Amino acid sequence: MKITVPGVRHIPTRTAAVAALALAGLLAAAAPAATAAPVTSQRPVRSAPAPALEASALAAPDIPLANVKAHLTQLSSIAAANGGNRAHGRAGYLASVNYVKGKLDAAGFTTTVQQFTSSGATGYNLIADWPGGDPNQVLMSGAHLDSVTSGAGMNDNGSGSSAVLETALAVSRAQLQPTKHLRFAWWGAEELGLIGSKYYVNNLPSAERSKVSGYLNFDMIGSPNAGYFVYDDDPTIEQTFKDYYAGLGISTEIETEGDGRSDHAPFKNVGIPVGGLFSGADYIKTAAQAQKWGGTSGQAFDRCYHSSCDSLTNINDTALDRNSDAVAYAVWTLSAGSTIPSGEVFETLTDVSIPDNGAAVTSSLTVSGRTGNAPTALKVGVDIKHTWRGDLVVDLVAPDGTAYRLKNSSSGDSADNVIATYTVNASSEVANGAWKLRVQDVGAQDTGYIDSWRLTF
Ligand code: DTR
Ligand code: CA
Ligand code: ZN
Ligand code: ZN
Repeated sequence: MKITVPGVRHIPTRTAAVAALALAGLLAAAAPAATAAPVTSQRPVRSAPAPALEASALAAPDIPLANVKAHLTQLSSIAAANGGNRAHGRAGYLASVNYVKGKLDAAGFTTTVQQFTSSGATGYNLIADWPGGDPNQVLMSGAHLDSVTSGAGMNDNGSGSSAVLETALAVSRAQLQPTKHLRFAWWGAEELGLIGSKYYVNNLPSAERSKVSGYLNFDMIGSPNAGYFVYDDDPTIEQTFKDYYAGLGISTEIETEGDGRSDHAPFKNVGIPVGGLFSGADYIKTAAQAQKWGGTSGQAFDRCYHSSCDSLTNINDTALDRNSDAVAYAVWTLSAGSTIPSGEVFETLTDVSIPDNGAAVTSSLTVSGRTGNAPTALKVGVDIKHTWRGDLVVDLVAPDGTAYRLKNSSSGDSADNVIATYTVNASSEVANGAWKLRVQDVGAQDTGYIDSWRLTF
């Protein structure tokens, strides 16, 4: 039954809409496509709860290469601003951690920075958990974030770090609710001997280790003279990657030089199923490989391996794009993802301008027809168009006036727009009532407006 609720736009429940897409694309022969509620672009009605999708019915998204390269560009700038590298114990590494962490925090992940010491310097692992999923079945994906001291480490391993980051952000954009719990990791001090990942595994209690159903590793996945190698460790994981590439008509090879040479090794050593992708380092591409993959035979897959020329130009976009999409395919497939069983979505599209360096403004959203309190994982989707988003402080204000900080100002964040989904434990708040998004611009110059925001119960 449709109820007219002033100020609230009807959302054709994401699940139903996606179900229609997925079923039409994947399961049309098996079942009539679900009919998504019509998009009533302006008529304000409240959406009704929709059935959750079967996990495997959802296709993994395409990972936009441009987004992955934007992360690489940021990492390159960080190296340039910090002595030319992002190595363990150097400022460039910690700056890399902070960049990745900022993106994940804004996207609703629960992040943890794990410190360790190696070669007299402090190292950092960044762990990001996506709320939800079976805590007893944890699917991990990871990449080492450190470079060698001689260069920026764009292929080794900005490529893997950026692909894993963008896949995590795609999970957030999709509001994925996999059967398994998703955990992502960016390792420190891999170049010193897998130090960060070893530290993580060694300090993971055995009861926690047994919950890790698999670890996917991505170290060098954009090599300029690319090969397409799949780790031959866990057969299910291996087959998942091979299936993906078969879909592209690309024949892969088993990664033979890698045992023990990257961050999957500590996981494998304690019996956790592992897998991953690799596009090649200093080994030489054969004529047969060049025949099937393109590129240049008689040359290394990555001539700039561990060299100062491992810069932004040392990336093969096609390989990086394919491998990034393969990361997402494996995460979606191996975690049996599904969209959030969208209860009800309340959204307002009313623009509210934000005065430059001035008083806070609010955008109000009336929730009604619900019973009891809001959930422990209330999703707050925010779309604020604003240059230099570091000026902005953003709060969710419950009907009783309780404020929940969603985003702090950060003078260094010069990127545009705040388009993110935050997860708030609002279980102490009555659901019905006037919720507000409060935004204040606390920095001079740069202006913008609240474009839209939504609450998903
Ligand atoms: N040790 C990795 C590069 C590397 C070399 N061979 C493999 C095989 C599989 C994964 C990674 C690698 C590094 O220098 O970071
Ligand atoms: Ca892509
Ligand atoms: Zn390396
Ligand atoms: Zn590496």
